[in-house]
Amino acid sequence: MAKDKPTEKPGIQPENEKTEALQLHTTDANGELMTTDHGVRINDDQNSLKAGERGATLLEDFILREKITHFDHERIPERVVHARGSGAHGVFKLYKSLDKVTKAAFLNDTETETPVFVRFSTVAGSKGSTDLARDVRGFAVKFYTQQGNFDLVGNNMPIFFIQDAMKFPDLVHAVKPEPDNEMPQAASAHDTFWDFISLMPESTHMVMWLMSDRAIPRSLRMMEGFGVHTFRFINRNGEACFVKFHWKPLLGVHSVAWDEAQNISGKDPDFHRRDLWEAIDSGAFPEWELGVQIVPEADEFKFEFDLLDPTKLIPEELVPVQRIGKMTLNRNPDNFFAETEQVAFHVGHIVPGIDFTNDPLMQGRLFSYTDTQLIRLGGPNFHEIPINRPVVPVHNNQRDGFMRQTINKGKTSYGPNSLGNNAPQQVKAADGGFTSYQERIDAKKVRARSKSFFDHFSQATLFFNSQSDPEKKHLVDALSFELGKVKTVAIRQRMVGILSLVDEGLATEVAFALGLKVPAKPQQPINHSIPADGDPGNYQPLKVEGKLNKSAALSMAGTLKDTIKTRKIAILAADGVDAKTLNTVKSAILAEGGVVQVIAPKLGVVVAADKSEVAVDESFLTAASVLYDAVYVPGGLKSIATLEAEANAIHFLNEAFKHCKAIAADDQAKQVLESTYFSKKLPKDFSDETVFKEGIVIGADAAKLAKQFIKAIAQHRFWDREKKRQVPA
Ligand code: HDD
Repeated sequence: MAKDKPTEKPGIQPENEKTEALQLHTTDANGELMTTDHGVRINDDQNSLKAGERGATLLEDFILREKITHFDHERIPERVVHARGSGAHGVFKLYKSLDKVTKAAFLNDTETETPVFVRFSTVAGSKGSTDLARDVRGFAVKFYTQQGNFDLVGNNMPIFFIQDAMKFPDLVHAVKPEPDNEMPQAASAHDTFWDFISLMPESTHMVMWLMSDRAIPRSLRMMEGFGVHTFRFINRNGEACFVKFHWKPLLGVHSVAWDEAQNISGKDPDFHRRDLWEAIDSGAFPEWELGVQIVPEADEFKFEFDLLDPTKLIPEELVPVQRIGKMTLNRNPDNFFAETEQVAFHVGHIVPGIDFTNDPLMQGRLFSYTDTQLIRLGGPNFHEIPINRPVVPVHNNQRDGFMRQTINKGKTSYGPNSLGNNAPQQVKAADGGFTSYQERIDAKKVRARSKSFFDHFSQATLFFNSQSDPEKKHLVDALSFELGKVKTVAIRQRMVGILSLVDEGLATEVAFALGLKVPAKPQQPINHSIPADGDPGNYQPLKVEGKLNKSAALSMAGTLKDTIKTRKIAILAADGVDAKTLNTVKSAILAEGGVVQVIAPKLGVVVAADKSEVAVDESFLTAASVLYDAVYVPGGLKSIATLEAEANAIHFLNEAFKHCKAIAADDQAKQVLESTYFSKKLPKDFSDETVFKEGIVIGADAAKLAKQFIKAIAQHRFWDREKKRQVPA
């Protein structure tokens, strides 16, 4: 793995070929005069034109009309799914050439830096919904390559709910707010979603991922990405192999607790968007390695599952992920609407060297993405919107349409032509012209599902088996929460039946929480995705015993835990704080790339015991422990006395404990911790070993404390604390 080192000086957001091209369309009003849209200088932008000071406004006021009309038309339809999103610019750099398997130039040349624009999103919620919804996260990357744009439109989960695009509108209708009352917003915890899921056994594997901690990431910068479908690579000789794409974050894969997620949704619904923006703004550029799993064409039928089935992953134990390059996000957009809102991704945007497979979900997507941009962005010229333009020239005979920007010269807009030198010319494959992979097809035209898609449970079980104990508990809790919100008991009962086919213990625990019983003999669910004339027997889901019992890569427990870079640490302080211990710990955290904020009873400064002033970042009114990764209470008798009597400070600590975060206190400040609910659970000793296990450190030597605290923060969470649910925060 590549060494995790900063690319640029903090605060500097580098340009690339694409961001430079965007400059042509970027404007800055700083120091400029105000004009109408047509360039006429405006003398009064405060008052409309009236018939007398107290008279009616005149229709001739073109300045007012223009301003109001533009305002009235500011909104465009939000994306039907993935409406809520955050974007960033960056670059992709290849580690090693893949020229043996693909002729895609950006995957051949290790010298090229390919500009990218990435948009992360939630799926179900509206544009203004909370970032912390339990949901799949979209992970869409547009590579502006020298052969045109390649879009990898993936998610943070490696599989999908359904096998055929035909079911996508049903899935989305089921998860979106219910149509009679438009509730609930950005949540799958309601009857229509689970009604659909309980009748669609093929969704079981994906639902396990959705109920796991992957659905509540700590940060967009700390989640994996997946291309989901099996794609094809094609090399210069026209030979093909199969490929799955992965993104591996260099900060590790981390989540928050569900109770915390719900609180964050209230305290800061922009939590992920802000986190991404601030990290890039401060120069802590998020990085992912691009990984590929390559399967030779000859091995297409070697697996227990079908490579074309998007509800299946290829376990990394069977086909290792090769890390082939790194993406660094190093520039925030200048304008949310122009860039993040108007960017148009499409699974069908591929370049020579990459091709599709017959995955029926992928095939349907190939239609949907252009179609949706036509309504969302208003016509066929959305490729001319600056963020969507490739960095290479565009020439063809497509013409006109709403909002056409390009001024095509000449008489001809057809080919062949003799009046315009037969331009633009077609390109030979050897010169980079795209040719489709010549897959052999000899089949009847049928509406059907391949039997090789019918095992709906073995990978759901593999996923469950691969989870650590805390992750399994979170799954039980999430399912109990979601199904607990379902009003129709029959739906809950059906889901318990489905879960019993994944894992008997899981079903039993969820059933207990729901006050239900697991059916004595697990019933094979009916596959409702059958044609009207189909024989249900032919469509029966299969329970296949998978050969692999566990796959370490499916759990987040073994993720990278060696850095506190960009973690947010709260220091609780009041007047009289010991500035020396505070500053020692603060400096040590900053030196490791952490972010520190001082939280006090009021804004301004706290006057330390030595009369120095410490700037306050947030007051207890505006801060909340759910917005931080760890908390430290420095010494100073007066400060400690104030904090001990400050209910918000105690609540802050209780919550941090409940959410399994690292907590540190100066020896003097121990009494503040003793006022918390977890005072009885404070460890007896503070050896490295205990700190590493329990995540709590108390000590008089600030330098030593800082070292241990940093090690604890890097662990991210101490989930074992959840075994004793005794903190009422
Ligand atoms: Fe999709 C958006 C990812 C299946 C139809 N999808 C969209 C976005 C992502 C994905 C990340 C947001 C792009 C952005 O930020 O602008 N979608 C996926 C993945 C899928 C998937 C990983 C399964 C493997 N999608 C899927 C199917 C269909 C669609 C089966 C339709 C048949 N998706 C759309 C869409 C959207 C979209 C309606 C809404 C906005 C947009 O395209 O631009 O066309």
